[in-house]
Amino acid sequence: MTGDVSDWYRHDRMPHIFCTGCGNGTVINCTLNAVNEMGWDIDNTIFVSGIGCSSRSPGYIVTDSLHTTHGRALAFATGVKMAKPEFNVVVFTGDGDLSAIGGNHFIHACRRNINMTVVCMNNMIYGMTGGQGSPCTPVGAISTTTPYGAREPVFDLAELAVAAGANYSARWTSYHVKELTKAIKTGMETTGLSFIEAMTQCPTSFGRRNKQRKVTDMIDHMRTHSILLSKKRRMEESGEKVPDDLFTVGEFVRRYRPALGVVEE
Ligand SMILES: Cc1ncc(C[n+]2csc(CCOP(=O)(O)OP(=O)(O)O)c2C)c(N)n1
Ligand code: SF4
Repeated sequence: MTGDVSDWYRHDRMPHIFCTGCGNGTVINCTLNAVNEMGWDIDNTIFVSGIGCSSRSPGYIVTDSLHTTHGRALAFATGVKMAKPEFNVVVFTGDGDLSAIGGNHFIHACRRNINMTVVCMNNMIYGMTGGQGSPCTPVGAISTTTPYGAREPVFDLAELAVAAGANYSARWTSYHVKELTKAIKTGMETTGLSFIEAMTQCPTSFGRRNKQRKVTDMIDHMRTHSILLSKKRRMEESGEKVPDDLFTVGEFVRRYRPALGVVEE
């Protein structure tokens, strides 16, 4: 039997700092719905984050939490999990936090396959500091550090988690709220490191520079430019060309390799 998801919110911290139309609130809501469906106990659940708009999320949640230094959320979360394996540990991170300064922690947390859930809000930009490019800024996208369009290839975070050893990896968007909630819950049910990438809209730092000024433009873009992984694989097998501007969503891996930080029965 699950309680009310609003029990998980720290109501005295509202209103939140997110800009109007930011996708982060949707991802927090999906995560808390998944936590609530898991029937987890508030006193045994810990949220950890680094630095960034997305990393402010634990501040709105009623459990104990750690708001740590930029890129280090997974290192702190590893310490919590190893010291207190009976606790449910959930990490909120941004694409910059996770894949730039925290890149090494990310691959090694996946390699160690630590029993925790990592939710990355990938808005394809450094949101909090005004819109610098991140390792997830799409080729051609305008940011303050790529005024003529980004040229570097992007990290595919969900694929990176698979290659590095995580037991669960999935990607959805803030448009796909049901699928995203289900993926986060499945990740929580899967022992080992669960990585869920949530593509989100950042109208302030990304959208207004990239011809997606309206929030609805950004959400519509995620709806029309996402392709199910299974469909993409079918198209590739049949030799059909997959358009370059599509990104994959769905479950990338679910497996049962040995994990660290598991409570011995
Ligand atoms: C060591 C260090 N480097 C840089 C910063 C500045 N900084 C704070 S937030 C941030 C970007 C965060 O981007 P991302 O992780 O993508 O999160 P978002 O704000 O987009 O949710 C940066 C560079 C910092 N606080 N500490
Ligand atoms: S800058 Fe972007 S990510 Fe940060 S709160 Fe505003 S919309 Fe959200």
